[in-house]
Amino acid sequence: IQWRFAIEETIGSVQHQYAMKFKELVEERSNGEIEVTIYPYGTLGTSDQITELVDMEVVQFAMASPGHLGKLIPEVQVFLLHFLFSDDDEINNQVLNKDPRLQKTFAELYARKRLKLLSIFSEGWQVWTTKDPIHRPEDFEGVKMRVMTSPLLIAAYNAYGASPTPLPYSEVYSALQLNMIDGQENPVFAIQEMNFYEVTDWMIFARHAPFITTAVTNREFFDSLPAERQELVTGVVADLNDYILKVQREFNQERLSLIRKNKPDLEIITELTPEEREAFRQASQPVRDRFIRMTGEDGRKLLEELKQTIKEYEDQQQN
Ligand code: 6CS
Repeated sequence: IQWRFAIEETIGSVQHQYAMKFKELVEERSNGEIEVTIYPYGTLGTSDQITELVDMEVVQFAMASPGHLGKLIPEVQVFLLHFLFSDDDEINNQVLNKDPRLQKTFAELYARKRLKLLSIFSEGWQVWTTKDPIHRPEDFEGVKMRVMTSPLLIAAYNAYGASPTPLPYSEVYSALQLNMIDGQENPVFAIQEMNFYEVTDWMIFARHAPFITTAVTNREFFDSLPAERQELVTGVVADLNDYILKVQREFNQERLSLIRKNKPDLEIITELTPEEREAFRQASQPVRDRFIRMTGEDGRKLLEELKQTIKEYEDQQQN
């Protein structure tokens, strides 16, 4: 039996590491009866096209990031809101992976689109790379920021006064090079492997949002599997949750050193002052209303629920 797994990132990425571990565990636990083939970004098309391929069951498994999936499932855009998550990515990991309420809410939303949600996880903090320094929202004035293709991201950067430009991942490098855009955001490992730092001069860690992704499978395919195969899949993805947190931390740390080494004159703002972050936090608040307008009463409840859950886990941590 052949299973196909498409990822939205290239070889050497966090998603690739996830898919490789998935392959290893599935092949091992099926005693070699199942063989998993991985399709890295570039072999099958953009994120949107990859999600369509899951729908058509051309591939059975894929990564579907809310940054692009928001066009299909508006509610996942809650994961794109700025200054919503904890500063502690361990807490965020628990909220995303271990909270049954959140899992259930999203499982239903995905199921309506014939997808089965397998896992939600962070690939690390979004980091801005730009041609000029950014310290406060005003610095974004007129800056053409590339964003992923979900509508909420346009609202998120409009709120700072930027000119957001949605583009697929594959077009970011050349758009920066040709000055069609002035900046972009991605986790460090992605900035390194896509070489975005080569065509920007500043790197700014605002810790405004984690980059969150989801692993999905075709629902009909999954439902048609015998119970033990379904358990095989859910068992493997459950085991991957802690693994991937470790991987993303390592990758983001190592690649930052590599970037520094490859481009010593890159200016890096490793952290904004509390006052600077506060100005962004405040400017980002109206975007929550936009999210609610896009998703209605269900979206409002979802946002409240997520805020509440993050708070609960943060309180637990302190006690
Ligand atoms: O910026 C993007 O579009 C992409 N970034 C990452 C880190 N993964 C997939 C996503 O499509």
